[in-house]
Amino acid sequence: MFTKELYCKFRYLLAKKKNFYEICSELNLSDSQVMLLIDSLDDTSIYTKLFGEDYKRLKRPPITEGTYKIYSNKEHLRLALLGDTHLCSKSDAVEEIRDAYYIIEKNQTDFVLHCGDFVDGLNPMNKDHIRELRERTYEGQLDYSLHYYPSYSNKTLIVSGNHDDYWYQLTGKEILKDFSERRDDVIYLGANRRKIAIGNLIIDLVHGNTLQNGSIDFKAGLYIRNIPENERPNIVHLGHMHTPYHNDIYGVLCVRTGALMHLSPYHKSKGYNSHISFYFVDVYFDDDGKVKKIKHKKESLDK
Ligand SMILES: [Mn+2]
Repeated sequence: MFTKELYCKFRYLLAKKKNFYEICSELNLSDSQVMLLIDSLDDTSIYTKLFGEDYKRLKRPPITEGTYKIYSNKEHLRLALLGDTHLCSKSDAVEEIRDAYYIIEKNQTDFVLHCGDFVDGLNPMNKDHIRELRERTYEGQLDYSLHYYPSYSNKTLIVSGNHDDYWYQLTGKEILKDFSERRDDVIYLGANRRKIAIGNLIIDLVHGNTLQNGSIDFKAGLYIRNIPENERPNIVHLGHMHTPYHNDIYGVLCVRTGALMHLSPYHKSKGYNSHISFYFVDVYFDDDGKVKKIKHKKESLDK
């Protein structure tokens, strides 16, 4: 996934004893992308060099392999695609999330897909993050989410994002696992990514922080090109960039959902915009249960 050149540059900066933040900036990558690059080298001495003995805290939760299968013989399925709710950030948008679920219920939606960054977490590498939080503890964020995340008459399927995974790095616990055990309407499918089959419809639900930098279109195109043709899904649902985008790439509907949150000082400093929105996706099947047609529509909740 990363180029040879990038690995060489990384090794060079490491040899020059640059610190983690200098490396991020010189490689023009986010902290989570540099963490991923380090993970991919499978050499724990790099963590020790960069973070001292604390490196164990920075491990990522394991990825759940295999397809999550749901039986369906429906001729028409309606999905709602959303993500990046960042609950417990002072910039979270609890009202808009409630509005979104109200619209979702009213439109008789079969499933909601959430692509992660459910909570804002606590970034162990950013000392200013704590000031942007309504709740600063694991229990606090769990209770807040249980209280404010809307209940839904069908199921919300969710993977974690890098912000949820901060809790794994700090406590070894997956907050979405604890959340879904207390909520019958939420199914946690694992960290970062999961393949879902609903009847013959295949969806890749991916947070997106593990994909390389570049323009939005480049990332989606690269992601899909890297999947062997016979394994390509019908839909890829990404988040992470907080910018809504959709495109048909080699016959795959690629939807990147915007954030369901207001613009935080951190995201503002990164040049992000606020696009409070989600997508409806309608899937039509033929008599053999094969996918016939997929339509999508963006719902904007910006006030
Ligand atoms: Mn996010």
